[in-house]
Amino acid sequence: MGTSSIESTYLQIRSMEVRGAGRIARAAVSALRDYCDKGKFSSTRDLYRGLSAAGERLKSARPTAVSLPNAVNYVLAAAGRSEAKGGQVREATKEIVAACDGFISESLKATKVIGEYGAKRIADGDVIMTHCNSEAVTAVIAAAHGARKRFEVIATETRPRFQGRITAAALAKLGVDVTLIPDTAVRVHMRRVDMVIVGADAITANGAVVNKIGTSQVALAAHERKARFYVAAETYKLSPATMLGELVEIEQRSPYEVVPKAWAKSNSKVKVANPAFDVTPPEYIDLLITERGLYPPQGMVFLMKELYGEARAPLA
Ligand code: RUB
Repeated sequence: MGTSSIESTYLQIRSMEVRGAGRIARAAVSALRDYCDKGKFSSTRDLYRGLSAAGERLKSARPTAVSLPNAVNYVLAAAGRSEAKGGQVREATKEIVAACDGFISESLKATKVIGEYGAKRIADGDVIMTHCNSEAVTAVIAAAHGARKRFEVIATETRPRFQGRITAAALAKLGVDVTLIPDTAVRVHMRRVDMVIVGADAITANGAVVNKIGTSQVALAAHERKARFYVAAETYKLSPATMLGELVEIEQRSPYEVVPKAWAKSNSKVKVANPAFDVTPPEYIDLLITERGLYPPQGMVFLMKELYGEARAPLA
């Protein structure tokens, strides 16, 4: 039972049935919780080893969202502490399950707090542009709407997977005035935009943000028009490994998300590239809205050191 939940979660993340950095992190933790709760382990060492292998499998589902390894490492750190105590498996299981529940509830709380902080930055009459679909961004817009602010949202459709439709549909359902545009129309619409707000899959030590492909083009257009550019992200999207020189891997997805198979077959000399994420440099970012407060990109390295230490396991 436990292993099957790891495998099905792996497949859900890989196929993007579960997507978005926050959801991916919670799904992984929830699968590890089940694995731990329902598995049979002979010792705390055996439990740790099992969780570690399950964690590696989950981490390999998608490479870019750092929330995934951070979430897995959080659970492993809890398992490591239980193992070090040398107690019974039953006791260790209880502790690890509690840590998993804690991660999931803190994650949901963090998104809500980001919504409240970010909403303060939205004023009546603002035109806001967003790209892709981010729970953290939706939380900001929903909180501003809940505070009865009157503003307009422009959502890019976000090719090739059209996550912008999810954003537009969700905002319209809340009663927000939202317009869906093709990605190619970003610069045309930027004329009217006061602020852009996007989510993040990873934030690096120099304050750069890795997010859905096209984000950096939106940032460039915002920079040209002097529209504010905000990133809403929970701190488990910080990548402490980037303090040690590590690069964030950009996921390359199937060409058939870009063109139909039949077209690819009849145009076999055409190469199709489908990178899923890009990097927005810190100079295009005004502020990052986290559950710990609002920071300029230059503050990210200090926040990373405060939360993760120099070389500690993330969130441990
Ligand atoms: C989703 C995406 C989102 C971030 C943040 O990409 O780029 O902006 O993951 O989302 P994909 P959230 O659809 O490829 O997973 O704020 O929900 O964590």
